[in-house]
Amino acid sequence: MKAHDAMYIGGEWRPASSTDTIAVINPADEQVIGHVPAGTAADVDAAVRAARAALPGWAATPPAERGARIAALRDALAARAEEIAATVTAELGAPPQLAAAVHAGLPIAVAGTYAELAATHPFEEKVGNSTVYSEPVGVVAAITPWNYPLHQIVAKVAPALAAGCTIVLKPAEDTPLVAQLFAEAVHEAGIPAGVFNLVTGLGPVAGQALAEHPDVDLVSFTGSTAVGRRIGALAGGAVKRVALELGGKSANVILPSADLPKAVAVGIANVMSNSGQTCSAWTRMLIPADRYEEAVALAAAAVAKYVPGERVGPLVNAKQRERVRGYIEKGVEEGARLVAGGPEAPRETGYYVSPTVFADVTPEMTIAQEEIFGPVVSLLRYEDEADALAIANGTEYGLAGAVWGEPEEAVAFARRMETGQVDINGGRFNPRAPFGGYKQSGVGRELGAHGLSEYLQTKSLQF
Ligand code: TXE
Repeated sequence: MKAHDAMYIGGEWRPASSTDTIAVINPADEQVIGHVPAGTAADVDAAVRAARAALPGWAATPPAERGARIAALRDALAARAEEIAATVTAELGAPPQLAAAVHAGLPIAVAGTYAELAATHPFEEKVGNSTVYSEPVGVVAAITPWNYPLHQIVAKVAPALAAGCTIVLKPAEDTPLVAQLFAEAVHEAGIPAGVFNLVTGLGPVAGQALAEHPDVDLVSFTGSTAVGRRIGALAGGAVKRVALELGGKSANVILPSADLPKAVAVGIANVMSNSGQTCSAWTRMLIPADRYEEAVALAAAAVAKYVPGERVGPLVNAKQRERVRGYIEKGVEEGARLVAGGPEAPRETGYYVSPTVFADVTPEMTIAQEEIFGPVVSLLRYEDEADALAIANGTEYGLAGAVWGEPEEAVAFARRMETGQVDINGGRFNPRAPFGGYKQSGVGRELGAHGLSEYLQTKSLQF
């Protein structure tokens, strides 16, 4: 794998301030595949200064021209699609098909939506005797996780560019290589020097320095709730804007009128995808009590198709594997019934976890409350709709979910769920639909016009 031993700052690859590096490891075979510089507060400061210097020029660039640059970025990413997929397979362990379709395909699609939105968004509107201008918030700090490494970057950088903001990105330390590829694409797209800057480094060092930097106007963070709370507190204290996309514990609600075999099969596939490392994963399946054992049998049969090393990749690192195994042990200890998988490693090498299904899970169990972030599904039974709603809404999270059943009933149920996005009878991913959380799942929305508005502030002139 190609790795730059430099930071992309001010439109060029600059040597880092320190010689410390971070090893990038392939989680499928535990081999080191490259090294990237471990950025320091000095690198962060240089990047923020470059972004600040580029801000007036980029903010004054006509939105249609910004859109044209984003379209060029989308094309530069599309030209690298195979390299992107191979890089995500190497540093995250994603199976090749998933890497091509989702890890490369999705961010290219999202970049395309912002090329369009930049050109069509009403940045200037008449409201009675006023003209309301949407102006860029300013310098954006983007701190991203490793689970969908390029998508998480594009979901922040593309709307920020469309809005006229300039950016400093600190990607996750586990997956920095695809971030470097992204910087190459930005350069090739002719986005002016300093508009986008990349600092690789550790969260508590480079990430913290960026979140605390006084000359950053907005911090957009996706990651753990624990770090998100800290970043939110810092931003609040400094009176700066913040967007937080945090954990989830989404419910997959199967109503009595649902097609049960389909709902169970798609529900299992949803959690197994990306080895369960998806914040919106439907990790709690809610099943009517009188069809419970039927659903358990269907789930056990469905999960058998997900073979580690084939359709299911490893987890990103040893720490995540141990965390997920710990949750599986906790599920057993608290009395849930294992119907598939368990804490034993399915392969000798690589950070694999067995696809796991638990039955007899009750709503207060740890595995039904906390985000596991692995291929683990909990099957819960409910008595009636009120019970299902109480269970669905009974966690601190509210990021996503699913409802299966007669369409009108399903929509009525979804409207009462405390969550930001619900798929009805399987749904279909829409890169323009807002994505983000209720409750402890976060603040703000990503994607589409809602995602763009996070990076804008308004000014009104009265006449
Ligand atoms: O997250 P971290 P981790 C959840 C998921 C997972 C858990 C832990 O439950 O099991 O979080 O994952 C940067 N100041 N999600 O430990 O540490 C870090 O470098 C500033 C949900 O990997 O939050 C990385 O770039 N930045 C999730 C980013 O934060 C800091 C995706 C995320 O890492 C920092 C990932 C600090 N003090 C994990 N400390 C989702 N919502 O999709 C770390 N970082």
